Amino acid sequence: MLHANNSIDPVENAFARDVVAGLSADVKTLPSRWLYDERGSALFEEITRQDEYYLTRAETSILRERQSDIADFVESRAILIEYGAGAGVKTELVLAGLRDPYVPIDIADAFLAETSKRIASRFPSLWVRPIERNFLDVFEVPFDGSGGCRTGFFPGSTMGNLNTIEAKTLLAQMGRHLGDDGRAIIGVDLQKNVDTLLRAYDDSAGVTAAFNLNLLERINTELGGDFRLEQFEHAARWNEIEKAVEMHLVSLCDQRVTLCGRTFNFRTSETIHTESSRKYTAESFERLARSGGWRVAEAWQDADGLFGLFGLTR
Ligand code: AVJ
Repeated sequence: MLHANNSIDPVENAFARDVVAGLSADVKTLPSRWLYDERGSALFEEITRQDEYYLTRAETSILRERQSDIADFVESRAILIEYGAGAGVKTELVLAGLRDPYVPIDIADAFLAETSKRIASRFPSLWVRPIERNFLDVFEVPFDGSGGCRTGFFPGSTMGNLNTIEAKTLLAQMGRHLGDDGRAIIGVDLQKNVDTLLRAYDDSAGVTAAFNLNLLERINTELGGDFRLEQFEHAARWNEIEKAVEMHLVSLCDQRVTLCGRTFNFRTSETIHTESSRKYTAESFERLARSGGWRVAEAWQDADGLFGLFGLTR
């Protein structure tokens, strides 16, 4: 809704609300989910093709090389519930071992429609039942009468973007959705030398930098902001306590920015923290899974031990 001063109302608009709150805090931060507008999603796709960003290739290679083990683990169950749709070929590799229906859950309806269409055309007899929700909200997955066991699929290291409380809450919700005999397959990035990790989030072609800076562009376009993009710089930093790679936007000078009728001051070197990507070990992931009511039954890795895919039971 537009105010008299032509700014977006932070009470009505969730993006405006998050931006105003995040930039008003002592330590400035913005939720990473706002990185994925149309341009952001396209830039992320491009990131997955950079040499330095090994995650997608490593996870896909596990799904290919261990396809029959994974099919054994899901035991031709019915109902694949995918948290955060849009995993593309990864989903197709798991779906090969499953029966109806496929239930992708995603907040972005465009993504969801595209995924549903693609899967439906690859698997013509598969029943696709998309749910347009933020998977962190509390909601039910309607029972559809097929009576089969359920499998959850949460690939892509998206789990890594959640803090401990969010991750536990989602695991507990997955437990409710999937039931006592449910199973889940979750992909997370593994801890490794910090140089490799940081390079993955600061590729030499500058695609990750463009992805991060696009958030400021988005604020300018959608919230009438006046960020000067050339006065901010992308940085990837390792947080040893959180075991996470963080993306930041670093202010290159003392400056002020106006949006939604408010002014925000930035000191030289002050940053906006835009994303954390947590990295796990087999042990730390196992602890997390337990805290959310799950047991690790299977652990698969790629040949280089970069990425982990975990098969969970209750
Ligand atoms: C899609 C959220 C898993 O954290 O590695 C890629 C997003 N951010 N480069 C990740 C991302 C910077 C990615 N996830």
